[in-house]
Amino acid sequence: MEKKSSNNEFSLRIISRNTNAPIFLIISFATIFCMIYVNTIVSDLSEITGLRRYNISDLPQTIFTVELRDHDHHEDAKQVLVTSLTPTQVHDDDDSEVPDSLILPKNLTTRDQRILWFRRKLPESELLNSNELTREFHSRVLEFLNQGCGIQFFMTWFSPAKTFGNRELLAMETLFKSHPQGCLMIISRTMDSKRGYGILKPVMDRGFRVLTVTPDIPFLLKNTPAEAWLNEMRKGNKDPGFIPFPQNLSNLIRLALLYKYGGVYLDTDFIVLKDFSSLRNTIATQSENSNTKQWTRLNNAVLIFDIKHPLLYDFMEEFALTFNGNKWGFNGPYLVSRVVERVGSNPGYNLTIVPPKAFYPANWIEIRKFLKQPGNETESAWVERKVKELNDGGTFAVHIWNSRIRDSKIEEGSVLAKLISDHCIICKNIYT
Ligand SMILES: *[C@@H]1O[C@H](CO)[C@@H](O)[C@H](O)[C@H]1NC(C)=O
Ligand SMILES: *[C@@H]1O[C@H](CO)[C@@H](O)[C@H](O)[C@H]1NC(C)=O
Ligand SMILES: *[C@@H]1O[C@H](CO)[C@@H](O)[C@H](O)[C@H]1NC(C)=O
Ligand SMILES: CC(=O)N[C@H]1CO[C@H](CO)[C@@H](O)[C@@H]1O
Ligand SMILES: CC(=O)N[C@H]1CO[C@H](CO)[C@@H](O)[C@@H]1O
Repeated sequence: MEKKSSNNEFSLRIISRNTNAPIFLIISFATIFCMIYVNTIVSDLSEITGLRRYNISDLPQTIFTVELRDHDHHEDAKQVLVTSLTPTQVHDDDDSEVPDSLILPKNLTTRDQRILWFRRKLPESELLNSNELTREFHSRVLEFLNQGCGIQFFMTWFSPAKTFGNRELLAMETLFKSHPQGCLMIISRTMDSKRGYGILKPVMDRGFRVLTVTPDIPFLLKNTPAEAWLNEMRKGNKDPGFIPFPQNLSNLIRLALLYKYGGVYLDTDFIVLKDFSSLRNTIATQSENSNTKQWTRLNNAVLIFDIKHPLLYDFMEEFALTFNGNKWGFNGPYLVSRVVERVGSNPGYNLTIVPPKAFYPANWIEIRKFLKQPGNETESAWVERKVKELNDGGTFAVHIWNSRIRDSKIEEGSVLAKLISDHCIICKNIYT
């Protein structure tokens, strides 16, 4: 029972509904952790992180305001915590789908219309603003990373939680199959919710370490070359372009995350086949000249960088200087290609550029073949060869270009189906 009640406390959403109450203190997760678990040893860390905010069954309609006067004396604080729980109103962001509101209406075609619309819309959107949840961002990340992660991964999710589907979940499973000691942070306001927790629970329940965390974007960009860019955006001085702004922000946020914390950024549409720990300061080639083997395009769907790596700084600088929300890919894959072409050979950067087979063994046209069930023996043999080649060769992960194949089924017996079956953990809904 001890454990149950402490988990209850864990699921509290620490939010003051009454902003006039000065006694309310924002306290770090680390502190709560100490207070609550001071006498309660719980070994399953994923359970702790998973239950940190939401326990669906326990807190159906209630949140609590926690009032603390002293969080240095753990025993006292624990008592305060236990005795001063005050049920208040629900703060339920289960279905927060705010990013949608920043998607430009189709009828706004000129630059001036877009700027005007964006200037009006941005303040209403929570995307760039600070609140109780965003202010906890850094301490939640540090607390999570403090567990001693084998390798730290970041993903971003700027779409509604309900669109985090089977393929994303399978991608996550393959990540953990190859990196059981890894820690994955899903940087997302929408997934940092009851609904998001519900989606990820099957993976968390198996002991894998996942944190969904609402980003503090101004904090992430602070003291980076993109800080001024963000301020211009917020003032409404810049054209957001017609490409969904939140998605394009992802191109920038991944850079800022790695700059601040180091680790691996991975898009949510990779099937991971192997451990990445041999890779350092690495960017992957998407396409190369077949004769010279020189890369022709790099991609930012996977980035592996040490903390404060100067190339990340260069990427952010380029983003801020050349942001163009009207050109697909301009701030993402094209950007990293442009910058690496310019400074990548700088000897101090120790940059490793891996060939296409490492992460992009198929382009977005070839990937369609990976979805298909073999129709005859020749095709079956091809599938077998391909799967073996990918599993045994120098492929770390397969980018499946999900935005291009979202509507196509992964057929039974196909290359992708076989790869996923080989590398999944829960393995539900592969053929969808
Ligand atoms: C675009 O459409 C919205 C309604 O969907 C309308 O309120 C707005 O005035 C339109 N703007 C322009 C510039 O046509
Ligand atoms: C590159 O490697 C050298 C030698 O190991 C090291 O001194 C230097 O700090 C590295 N540079 C970066 C940007 O990591
Ligand atoms: C197998 O199917 C493919 C595609 O339908 C076809 O091009 C190929 O000729 C077939 N091979 C055999 C041996 O039937
Ligand atoms: C402490 C506690 O009651 N935890 C529960 C949280 O919710 C899950 C189901 O969603 C239960 O399995 C846990 O026991
Ligand atoms: C201009 C730009 O970089 N656009 C990107 C916006 O985000 C989508 C989805 O991530 C990318 O495909 C575009 O390339």
